[in-house]
Amino acid sequence: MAATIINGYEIAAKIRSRTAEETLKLKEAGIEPCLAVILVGDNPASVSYVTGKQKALAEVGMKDRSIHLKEETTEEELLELIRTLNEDSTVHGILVQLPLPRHINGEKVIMAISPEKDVDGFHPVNMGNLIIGRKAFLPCTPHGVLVLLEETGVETDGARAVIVGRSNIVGKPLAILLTRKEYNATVTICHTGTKKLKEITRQADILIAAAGSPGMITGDMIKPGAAVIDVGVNRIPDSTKKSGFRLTGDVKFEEALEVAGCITPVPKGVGPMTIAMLMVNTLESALNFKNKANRQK
Ligand code: NAP
Ligand code: L37
Repeated sequence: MAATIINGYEIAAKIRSRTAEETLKLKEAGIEPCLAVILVGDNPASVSYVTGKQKALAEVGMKDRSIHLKEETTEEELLELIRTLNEDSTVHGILVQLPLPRHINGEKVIMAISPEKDVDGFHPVNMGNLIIGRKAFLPCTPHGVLVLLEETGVETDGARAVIVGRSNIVGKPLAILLTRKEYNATVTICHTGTKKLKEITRQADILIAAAGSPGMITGDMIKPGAAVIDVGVNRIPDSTKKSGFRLTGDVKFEEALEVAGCITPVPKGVGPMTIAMLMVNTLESALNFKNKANRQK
């Protein structure tokens, strides 16, 4: 039997709609949730993702303070902008879209964002809190994956999860979150140094592909009935498309469909969830600021 296709697009729309209701309440209480998305340069994929984030902000009724800087922007100019936004009490979230141009040190930039406004959850303070199980902004993509699993009714307790990819923005935080008691999965992280990858992925009840390597997960690497989450978003040149490319995941979708129990497609899988969770984090940040202001009264 073919796998169930997990509709990330629909689940993300539901989350945005709930966030819109909460945003309205907050606005009635006098606080307008506001996010500043900073994009440096014109990387086509980044432009597309940032546009998606801005569309979502408009849809949920939040204020959009996004800033598009030119490729030649210096590191100091970017740091100065972040300092200004840190000080601006009407801004609740700051997100710098990665990757940054080569002449800018991404780590330095992330460190400059106030942890209270770091809705991406990339600042070491948020990462550290995440690891020790304290309250923190959860990175949007891992958070989105967890919500997809929950919404699909995939049991994580006692499950064997295998994650292919160990990046700071996806694989690593997702592995930590899935090992939390509330999810209780047993997690294996794979990377380019992993030997006999297929033997490991075949043991996964939950297989998460976050490698950025188109179609690297083939049908024979999947345990029958497994939940397969494809985080990869890869642009493949395609002259039959108006855009000149098509999007594909890290999983050979047609092959996987025959083996998996459920699977996310690309597009309309994890991607829209990443953006929806960004709206959730921005709302949470605005609520935190409101609560803090009330305590100071
Ligand atoms: P990244 O920083 O490039 O990291 C990729 C990871 O995968 C690395 O740990 C790498 O191993 C590992 N890897 C690559 N090829 C492999 C292979 N053949 N076998 C085993 N491991 C392999 O990537 P990222 O930022 O996490 O992104 C991963 C993918 O997710 C990309 O396609 C990206 O576009 C996509 N993404 C999607 C969303 C979304 O919202 N859907 C969000 C973020 C990223 P090493 O560490 O050994 O190099
Ligand atoms: N939070 N996310 C955050 N910060 C960053 O610095 N790079 C980065 C990041 N990654 C990111 O934004 N990824 C991402 C990937 C895919 C989508 C959105 C965000 C997405 O919407 N994908 C759509 C297709 C979009 C398209 O047509 O290009 C999808 O359906 O998968």
